[in-house]
Amino acid sequence: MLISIFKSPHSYTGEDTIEISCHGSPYIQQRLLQLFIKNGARMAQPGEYTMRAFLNGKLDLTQAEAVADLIASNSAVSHQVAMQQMRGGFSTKIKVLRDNLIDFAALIELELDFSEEDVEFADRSQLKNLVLSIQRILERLIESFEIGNVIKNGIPVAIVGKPNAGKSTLLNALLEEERAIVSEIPGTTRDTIEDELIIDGVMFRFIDTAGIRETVDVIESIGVSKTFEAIKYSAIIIYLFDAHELSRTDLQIELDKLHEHIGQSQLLVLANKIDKEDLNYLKTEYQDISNMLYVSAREKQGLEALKHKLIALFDSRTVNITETVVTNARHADALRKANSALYKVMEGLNHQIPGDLLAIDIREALDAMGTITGEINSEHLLDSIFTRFCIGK
Ligand SMILES: Nc1nc2c(ncn2[C@@H]2O[C@H](COP(=O)(O)OP(=O)(O)OP(=O)(O)O)[C@@H](O)[C@H]2O)c(=O)[nH]1
Ligand SMILES: [Mg+2]
Repeated sequence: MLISIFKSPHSYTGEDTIEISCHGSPYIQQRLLQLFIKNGARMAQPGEYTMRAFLNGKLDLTQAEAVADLIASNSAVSHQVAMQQMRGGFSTKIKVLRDNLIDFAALIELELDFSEEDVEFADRSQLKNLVLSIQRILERLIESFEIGNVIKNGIPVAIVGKPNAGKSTLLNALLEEERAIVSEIPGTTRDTIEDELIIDGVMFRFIDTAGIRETVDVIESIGVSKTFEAIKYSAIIIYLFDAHELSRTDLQIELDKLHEHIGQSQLLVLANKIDKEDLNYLKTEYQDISNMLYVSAREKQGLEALKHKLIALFDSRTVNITETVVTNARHADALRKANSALYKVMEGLNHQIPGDLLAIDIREALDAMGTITGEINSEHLLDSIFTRFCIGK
């Protein structure tokens, strides 16, 4: 047994700490734990170490949250984003903006003390400029959450098409497991089936869907409406069709119908079952369709090209990961609140409202920004953050 001693403040929590390294046997570990508990020690709460580190000023709140993200990260990119947050870039940015705003808030509050004399310490046009530049940065951060969220939870990719096109076969081929039922009966898949796959360090979440067709079957039609929902929330849509069955004209009709639903998402068109067709013939037939790929889901042909294409689409959509990316829903929420408070400040400035009213809106923005780094915290907030940790962290 080896005992390492960390003297305050040079430990993870900032307190005096000892760490015991012992034999890996669970039995010995249990005996040691029991011995300590009998002598007055207690088990740590989930996240207690990191919470103490935060309370002792070793980490700010975003850094502490990044610890949880780091433990949970399952792809190279989400690891990279969590590491970056832990280094504190994001919170430094927010702190600087907030400090600038605090200076103005102080000046405006000072005016209130001299309200009889009608003086203006805080230069309104300077304040306007500051609010505008803070808003620009906040908006960029809020936008980054869209991609941040996707990095954390996987980029949603819906596989859609007519019944029997081979969507479930494609899902299985990509995952390399028999995840979804495949059969020659049209209408086999009736519910959406999701699974994750990491390609080149990026996590994708593939969603196999019920084949799109008019149907009187109640359950199948619920499945089809779920398909349209999946189309709505996916960043990438794979339209898969049976190259042996669907004519060029019918494909165009299907694609035109689909375009009404896909909005901002990227569309990839996949000709499937190329094992039954002449590839050169297909390539001339479909040469004018953009983002077109040729695969055989069953024979596992063309899957590497598909993976490359997915990574390429991800790269073109995303920012450089070295930029700050917000991945945490709580932060995104606080940023939105701060931003809308700043809109009110801006409106107030445009209508030349009195300083005391302006001060209220500025305070609201400051509070929202403060909750991100933990300068403003409530017990409730801390509890909800740290209980999501695992014990011992
Ligand atoms: N020859 C050939 N057959 C394929 C290929 N991919 C799928 N199939 C066959 O096509 C049939 C339908 O496949 P599924 O994967 O169930 O099709 P689906 O699009 O999920 O169909 P629904 O769930 O009914 O909407 C099965 O018999 C598959 O074996 C392929 O690349 N080549
Ligand atoms: Mg299916």
